[in-house]
Formats: sequence, structure tokens, C-alpha cells
Amino acid sequence: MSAALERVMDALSRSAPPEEADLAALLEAQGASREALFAAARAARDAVWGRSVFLYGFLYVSTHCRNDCAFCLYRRTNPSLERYRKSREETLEVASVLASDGVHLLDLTLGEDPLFVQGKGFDELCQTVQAVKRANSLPVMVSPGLLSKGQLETLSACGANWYACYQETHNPALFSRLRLGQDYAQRLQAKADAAACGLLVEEGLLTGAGATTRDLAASVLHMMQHPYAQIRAMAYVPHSVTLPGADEGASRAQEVNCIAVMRLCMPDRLIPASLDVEGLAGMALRLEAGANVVTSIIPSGYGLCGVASARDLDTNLRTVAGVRPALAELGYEVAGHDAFAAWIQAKTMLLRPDGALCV
Ligand code: MD0
Ligand code: SF4
Repeated sequence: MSAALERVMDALSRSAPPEEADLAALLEAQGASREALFAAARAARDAVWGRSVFLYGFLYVSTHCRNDCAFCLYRRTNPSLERYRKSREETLEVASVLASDGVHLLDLTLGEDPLFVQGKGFDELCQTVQAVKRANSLPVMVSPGLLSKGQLETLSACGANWYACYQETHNPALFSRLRLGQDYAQRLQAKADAAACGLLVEEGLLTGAGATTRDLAASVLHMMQHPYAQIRAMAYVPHSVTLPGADEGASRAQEVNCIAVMRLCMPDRLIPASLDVEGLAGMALRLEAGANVVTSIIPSGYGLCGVASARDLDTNLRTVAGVRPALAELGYEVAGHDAFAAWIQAKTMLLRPDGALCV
């Protein structure tokens, strides 16, 4: 075991925050040190979650966006994209396919589409969330970009369980190079507002688009101090209209090391292995690093997009039927639905102990 890993584990065993420099060293670990890091991360995961994995169905409802994030294919300045907006009926149809396939959660994601995040459009979105909840009785995550406090309260009152809103980095200077023209503090505040009205929050990091291991280590420390119920890292997938790509292998290695470090430091959080970076082929490594959720499961044939990559979109590899046998082969099982619902309820009660709605 490397000295950095020993020091980090020692700090964690005393419930003390690890040193940023030690976390940065783990984020760079290769070869035998990386194996040791992953083994420790798996042990931390297994002690809390066993080998049970949750599956999230992903529904990219609208690919229209008013923002211009430098790393994103859906940035508004990309003219070469055919965009879509799914109707409520289409959304309900895909949601019910995903639900009957056996996912544990439905994630309704959209760009900051003015037609859904402003004025009357937002009411439409809330009605869709309500309809999806009613029809499937599954937890629902909504990933709509930045919302106001009032909007978050409405979303929560409509039955949404989760608000996903990724900062990408906790280095404000890098943030302004990635999320061009957006306000760092406002985005962080939206997550606090969401939690205050009973929404579980997902935070996310982007690797390979300018974050140093020191930045990522600082993000891990930030996450340890905030009650995000789910945390993720995803490697940047370059496109011709986005930032020039760095070394792809290095940024993916950084993603996977980051999953392991997050798991080691925060054993009781949900941490996804996204199929949206390397498809199904990338799932094993991310589970080996300590992930316990598989996200970006999409039913093929509905013309839906992934957020970062189009890998495996129109094969059945990103479906529950593709993921299940791959999990079994790796020695994992699909978790029970009751276990997931109970976990969500318990976590939500911690945010809102009186169980009251906030509007
Ligand atoms: C994923 N493309 O899981 C999805 C996305 C948003 N809540 C999730 C980033 O990879
Ligand atoms: Fe829009 Fe989200 Fe892409 Fe940024 S990351 S351009 S907010 S879809």
C-alpha cells in the first residue's frame, strides 16, 4: 500500500479530513498503487452496499439549451446539431419501457431549454414529472440545469425525488472556462436550495477538461463537507465543436481513480458508473473502482441521445437486458427495488424530517 493511501485511510478511520496532497497522489496512482486504491475502494463499498447495484434509466427529454458550456455537444453555439424535444406522451412511453425493464430510477434530463425551464414551460415540465411518477411509482431524478428556489420547491412538491446539477469543478476559475457565462456561486446555491426543500442532490465532476489532480482532490474534500446523496465523475468526451480534447486515456484513468477516491472517502454515497463515456465496455472498470449504480441506461429505438457520448446508443448494450448479464458475469447483482426506495426515504427524511412538502 502506498504511503498516501495509508495516510488517507488513517485519517478516514479517525473521521478526520485527508490531506489534499494525499488525495491528489491517489488520483494519479498507477499500476500496483492503483490496484491497492481500487481494492480499498471496493472494500469500502462492499461494507455498505454489498455487491448490489442500482440501475438508472436515462431520458434526454430536450436537447435544446440556452447555455454555452465549452465541453458540451449541446451548447447553444453548436449549429450543426439536430435537436429534439420529446412530448409528454413520448416521455411517458419511454419511462414505462424503462420501468418495465426494471430500472430503479428514472432520470429526466434536459438542456436549459427555455421552453421547459421558464414560465409556463416549467409548469409543463412539472406536470410531466407528476405524470411519470403517477404512472411508474419509481423515484424520479430531474436534471434540468439551474433552477430558482421557487422552481425547486415546485419540483419537489410535484414528486421529484432528486435534483442533479453538476458543478464540474470546485475551482471557480476553471468553472468559468467550462460553464461560460454562468455563475459559480449561484449554481452551488441551487444545490443547497434543493436539499432545503427535500430534494436529494447529485453533484458531478468533469475530468480531462482542465481539472488538475489538485482540483479534483479539492472537489472530493468539498463533497465530503456537503450532503450530496450521489456524486459522480465523468471523463470529458471531446467533439469537434467543443474544447480540444486532452489525452483521452489519461482523462478516463482520472475519472476512474476519482470514482475510487470518492468511494474511499464517502462509502455511503451513491456513485455511478456511467455508460455514457465508454459504453458497456467501460462498466467493469468503474465497478472495480467502487461504483454502485449504473446510469445512462437507455432503451434503444426511441431516438434518444446520451449527454456525453453516442456510444452503444442504438445497440441493446445500454439497455437493462444488456447490463444485467454483464453485471452477473462480474459477480454483481441487481439490487431490490424496495431497498432503493427505503434508502431514498430515509435520506429524504434527514433533509426534511417532518415529511412536509415545502409549498
Ligand atoms: C449519465 N448521461 O448518467 C447521464 C447524465 C444526468 N443526471 C445523467 C450525465 O451518464
Ligand atoms: Fe446546456 Fe447542460 Fe450542455 Fe451546458 S452541459 S450546454 S447547460 S446541456
